[in-house]
Order: sequence, then structure tokens, then C-alpha cells
Amino acid sequence: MSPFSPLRRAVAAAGTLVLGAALVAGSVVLAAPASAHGAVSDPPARIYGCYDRWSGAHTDPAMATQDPQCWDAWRANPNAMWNWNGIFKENVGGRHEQVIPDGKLCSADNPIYDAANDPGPWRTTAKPYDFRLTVHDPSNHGADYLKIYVTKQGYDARTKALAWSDLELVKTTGRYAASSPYVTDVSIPRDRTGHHVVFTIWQASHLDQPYYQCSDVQFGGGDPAPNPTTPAPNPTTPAPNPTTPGPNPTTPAPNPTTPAPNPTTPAPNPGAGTCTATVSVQSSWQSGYQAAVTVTAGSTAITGWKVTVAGATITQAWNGTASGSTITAAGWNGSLAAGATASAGFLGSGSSSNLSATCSTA
Ligand SMILES: [Cu+2]
Repeated sequence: MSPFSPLRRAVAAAGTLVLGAALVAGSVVLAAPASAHGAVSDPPARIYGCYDRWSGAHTDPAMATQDPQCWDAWRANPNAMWNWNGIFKENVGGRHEQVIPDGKLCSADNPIYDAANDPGPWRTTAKPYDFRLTVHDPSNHGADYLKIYVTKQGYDARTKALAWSDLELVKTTGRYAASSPYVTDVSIPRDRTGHHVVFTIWQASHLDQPYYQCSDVQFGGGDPAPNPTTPAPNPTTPAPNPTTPGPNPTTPAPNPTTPAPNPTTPAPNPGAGTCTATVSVQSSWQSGYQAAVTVTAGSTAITGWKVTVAGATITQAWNGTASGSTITAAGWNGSLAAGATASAGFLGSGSSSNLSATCSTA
């Protein structure tokens, strides 16, 4: 049989198809990293805690007073919140202190998580001096080790971004099999009181992929500036299920607390107000993008607005409510004085190359 017989050509063609399918599958995996990693869930690490407490209500302005660092983090990069499980750096070779700069410990030096480094009144979890720490890893990477540090007495999480010199190593564990969770008992020196940071390095076993996690805790019950023990932010948010796979960043966020548009609001006088809108893309990736719309009221005040973004497939919005490709003002940013502006953000799927925004008063 010659090398160019019909049979040979058919086999070669089938091989090409298989290779093509493998490439497609590979890009799907790259586009959906969120299910592939994990985080310290107890005491909750900063980004994990913000995701866990607020993903069901992340546009609720109550967060600004009840959990202000999370409010800032959600405003800074909501996409990073849905990817709470990706705070790692690869190929560090165990040289954590050389690779992760001071001031970037809580973000693994990844700019999308930069808000996690900000000093401020992070929500704390009260812990006794002997407590159990849990790494929640839906992807079951295993662990070569966990290294657990605590801040020295005198460190103030409200005024200083974390540096290596602020930390004392309190435990290094052995290996964990690839079966989450990875749990260890930690004992903290008894001189610690008030707001401290428990810093965990989880060295995953499937790759050289260490995770860096900052958990805010309260020791000794003696914080001179006590964390506001406000009621739980959203009693209707379902408790997190530790066996649920990581969130899919393209799932639209439920938003039970945004007030529904009030049907009894009188229809505006059509001549009473106008608005204009612009849309700008802030970041984009293979399968989607993050964008902002900015609304400007015309020469008279308006009491509500809607922006339709032609060309957009909106999967999630904040500071507004999305329906199709239209974003309607949230309860607190609809009323604008003449010439005033408001903005809302959204995640879109597909291409961002042909977006245009039009505004109408509502
Ligand atoms: Cu992973």
C-alpha cells in the first residue's frame, strides 16, 4: 500500500481532527480557571471571606459600612472576587520571602488581588490561642506542606500592609494527600491580643504552585478598637457548602437585595431630563471582558436611568441591575443632579470590540 492510499489519508485526517479537538478542549480549560484551585476557608482568608459573605449581595451598599474592606475589594475588581481561589504564584522554588515582595503578601503579588493588601478594618474572626486552620481545595491538589505565621504583637493591620518582618512562623506541617480539606491545629503565642493576621503558605503538590493567604483574626478578646460585631450581612445568603465546586465566573450573580424598580414611581415627564452614557472596557481576556458605563445627567436633574450597551452580552453587573444588554440604575445611584455622573460595571462574554452605549431616563 502506498503511503498516499485513501486509507492512509483518512487516518491522517482523523488524526488532525483529534488534535484540533484537543486544542479546543485546552482553551476551554484556560478560560475557566476558577474551579481549579482553593483557599484558606477557616479562619477565612480576605478575598475568600469577601466572596463568601457577599457574593449573593455584592452591590448592597450596606457592605460599605458593615464590611468596608470587602466593599473596596469588590469595587476594585469584582472578577477577582469570583476567582477567590487563585491567589498563588508558580515556580517559586520555596523562595517565598525572595519572590513575594513586602506589601504584596496577601495578593501573592498578583495585581488583580491588590485590594487584599490594603491596611484597614478587615472583618476578623475571633479565635482561641489553640485553633484549627482549614484549607478548602475543590481541586484536590494536595499539599507538600502548610506554613502558618502570625503577626507579631504591635503589628497593626489597620495601618500597615503586611511585610515578612511582621511575621513569626508558628507551624510547618508535613504532606497532605490530594483530598481536601487540609486541616491542622495551630497554637499561637499567648502574648497576642486584638486584630492579628494569620498568614498561610499552602504549597500545592501537583505543581510548584504555592498559595498565599491572609486571614484576619481576633485573639484574647482585648482589641482596643473592636471590630464592629454587626449582624450577619445577609441572613438570606445560603451558608457556603464546602463541597461545592468553585464558582463559575460567568454565572450571573444573584442579587436579591437590589430593590426592584418601583412600579408606583410616576412616569417622568418626557421633557424633564436627558442623560448621556459612555462605555469603556477595563480589561479583557479570551472569552470576555470587564467594562464600565458612565452616565451623565443633562441640564436638569433626573430620577433614574437605563443604559443599553449595544454589542454586549452581560453576564453580571454591579452598581446597577442587568437585563439583556441593558443596565438599570441601582436604588442609590439613579437620582442625579444636573450634570452629575454615576457609573456601573459589568462582565461581558465574547468580544468587546464593538460596544456603544445609549442612555435613557427612567
Ligand atoms: Cu489549582
